[in-house]
Amino acid sequence: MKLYYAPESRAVRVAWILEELGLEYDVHKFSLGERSMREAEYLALHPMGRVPTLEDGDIRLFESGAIIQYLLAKYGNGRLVPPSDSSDFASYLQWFHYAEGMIMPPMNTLVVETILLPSERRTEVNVKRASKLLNQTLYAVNENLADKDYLVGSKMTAAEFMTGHAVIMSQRLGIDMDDKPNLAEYIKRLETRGAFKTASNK
Ligand SMILES: N[C@@H](CCC(=O)N[C@@H](CS)C(=O)NCC(=O)O)C(=O)O
Repeated sequence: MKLYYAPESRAVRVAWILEELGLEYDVHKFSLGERSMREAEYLALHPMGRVPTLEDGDIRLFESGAIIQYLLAKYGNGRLVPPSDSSDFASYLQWFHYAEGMIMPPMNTLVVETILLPSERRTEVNVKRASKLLNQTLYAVNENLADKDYLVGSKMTAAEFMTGHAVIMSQRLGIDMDDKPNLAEYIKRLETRGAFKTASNK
């Protein structure tokens, strides 16, 4: 397998599950914003020139959530997913999709407005609105973690690769976790996993 990867990106989600499942893979490493991500050779693999992309034999796949679901279905042997007839399954799906559906849209705006745009094109009102919304999405995760160590219960699931990673990225972007103590603990729990550390340092 080959993973198109950049540090501090959603590609870490895929490296993380590959590490947790103990799968072998090669890495093509980009830096975010690198010009070759938008050149024809890579655009043939990912039409938006983004990461992650995974190649597995003849299969080529982009979208971090789809890649994770593919890896679970093909190589997971039931690991990291609650059984579909268990009461946890619905909650698992919800928190798996919450990352791209709710957390990442305001985070994307914040990245654009505080990092990518030149200062004269940044808009304070957009920053305020995106920060408020991002915080709201995170309060909901904080609340959910009031009585458990992981999003769905006492055991880690693949929802951590998505929403757990999005929570970690929020903190790295400067979102204050003092008013979200369950998230602060959760982040430590995830960041100390060997598989997460290896995935983050490709
Ligand atoms: N929904 C996509 C988002 C992919 C995406 O936007 N990746 C970002 C990194 S986190 C990227 O490649 N940005 C580089 C760029 O826009 O040039 C996924 O989950 O895979």
